[in-house]
Amino acid sequence: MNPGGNSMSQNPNARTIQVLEEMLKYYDQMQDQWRTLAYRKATATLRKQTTKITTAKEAAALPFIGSRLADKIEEIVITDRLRRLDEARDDPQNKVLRLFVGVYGAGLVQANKWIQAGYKTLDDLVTHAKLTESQKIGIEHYDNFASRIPRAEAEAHGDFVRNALKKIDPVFEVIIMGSYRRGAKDSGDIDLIITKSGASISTLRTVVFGQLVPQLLKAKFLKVSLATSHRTDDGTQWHGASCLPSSKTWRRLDLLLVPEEEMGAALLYFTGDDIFNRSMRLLASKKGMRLNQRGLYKDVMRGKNREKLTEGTLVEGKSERKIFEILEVPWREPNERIC
Ligand code: DCP
Ligand code: MG
Ligand code: MN
Repeated sequence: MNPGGNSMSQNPNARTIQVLEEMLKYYDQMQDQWRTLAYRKATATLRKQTTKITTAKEAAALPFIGSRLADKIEEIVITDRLRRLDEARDDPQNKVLRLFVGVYGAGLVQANKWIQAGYKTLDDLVTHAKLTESQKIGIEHYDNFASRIPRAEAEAHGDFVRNALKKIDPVFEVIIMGSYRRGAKDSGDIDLIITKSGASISTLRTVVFGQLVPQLLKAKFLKVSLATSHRTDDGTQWHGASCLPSSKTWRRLDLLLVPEEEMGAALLYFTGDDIFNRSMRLLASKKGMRLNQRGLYKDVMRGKNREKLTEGTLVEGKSERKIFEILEVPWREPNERIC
């Protein structure tokens, strides 16, 4: 979640934003999506201010800043710190929870179960807990997966996949997505779209799962395939780990297989960030449409609680720009898609 080239030092609220962002990072690590969203919106608001916000009253008058966040802003201005952040950092129970939540393949629910079982270290988990294959890999490569991936290294992983794919079929394309496409200086994982002009999803599947992945596993570039617990796997994604020949550091790698007619929607989805996606989907649903990684659909019948009753008809899938236009959202470059 790096906002990129913002010249923060010139912002009169730079210090407040800095402390709030640490709190945001903490909530993000704890997978507290609700508070993460609230803090993201609040820091975005503060970033837009041209004067220094010093009191809770001033802060509460701004959009997306409720009374409790406003109090915290005043506390930071007065004391140059935030008690809640210090507490969170020092609490040993929280430290264990953060450690466990960081295991690939383990969510907050699993992490809490491990804590309730009395486990305190990764060693405890290895020795005593019943782990899935993905969790075992997640623990073995805990430090690897927790470390940030510089842009140049993400490019090298992309090149490796692209070169292998070009040998199978030169028409294939590989695009680096996610935080990389948003211009972040480093990323948590490497997200790649694989596409080929004119190819159906079943052709893409055959080549990627039948040839590319087995070849790259054999070449020891891909290290392991990993199952995800929370994401729906419809056979268009691959999750795993990769490692450059010149390195020992395993990286998380995600592949998304995209037919040409879905490229626009896939580019939009896989660029994110996730909060931006959520707001675009919500906007679509308010306009009676539906947006997902395949396309934008209209004439979706919804029930009382906005649950969809029919799938609707495809309006646009191929062009990212057209999806913005139809939703009447001014175009935003990938590096501007941070809420
Ligand atoms: N995505 C989403 N909702 C999710 C997960 C992902 O909309 N629950 C979309 C938006 C993300 C993109 O997929 O930007 C890639 O997902 P990542 O989890 O890899 O996130 P990023 O690449 O944005 O960040 P990071 O650097 O942490 O990988
Ligand atoms: Mg990513
Ligand atoms: Mn990813």
